[in-house]
Amino acid sequence: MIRLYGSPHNRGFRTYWMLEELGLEYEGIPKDTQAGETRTPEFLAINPNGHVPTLVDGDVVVWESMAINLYLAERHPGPLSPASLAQKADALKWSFWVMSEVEGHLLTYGMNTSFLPEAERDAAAADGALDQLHVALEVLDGALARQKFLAGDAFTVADLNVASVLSWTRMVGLDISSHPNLVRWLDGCLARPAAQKFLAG
Ligand SMILES: N[C@@H](CCC(=O)N[C@@H](CS)C(=O)NCC(=O)O)C(=O)O
Repeated sequence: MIRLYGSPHNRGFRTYWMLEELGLEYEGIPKDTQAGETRTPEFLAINPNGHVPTLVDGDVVVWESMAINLYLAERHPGPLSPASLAQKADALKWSFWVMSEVEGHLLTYGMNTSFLPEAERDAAAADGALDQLHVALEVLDGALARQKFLAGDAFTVADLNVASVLSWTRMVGLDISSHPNLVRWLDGCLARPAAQKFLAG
């Protein structure tokens, strides 16, 4: 059986959502990162970075949330899998894009507006991240003005990967209303029952 290390309440959400979409049987193994459970010799033997999520599927070990989902989409062909090489290129493109152009800025914004103690927050860093975020999100909004989904004409792993990172906009209270196509698409993605299983409540 597939084993997924990590909890659905951090970056693990992305991969739990994917497993639920695929209807796969899996064992979720939460790790208390604060208590050092991702730094034990046993866990480091599976993922030497000491990070979750980490997926073990028989002899195959995959870390990096986007890679886990792209692997699962290929391993279990179905509606979430890109249907052509061009669609696979789109799924890869948007997955790399969201990690390199968006995730870090969201984290910087969230840390410096909400998560750090007030005295440690850097308003300039938050403003800089916000500017970068709006530039990137305008690119996504433009794409979603022309197409309903990111790879092909239905919801796929490309949408799931990007929407799961953008779910942080809600967590950090980022106003994205100036990107209406993105808002419509993100609301639709996050309303899916497999995502709601972890987001609701
Ligand atoms: N780029 C990695 C980042 C993984 C990562 O940093 N995970 C955090 C949890 S959200 C973690 O494992 N933190 C605990 C630790 O580093 O010990 C991914 O997307 O999977």
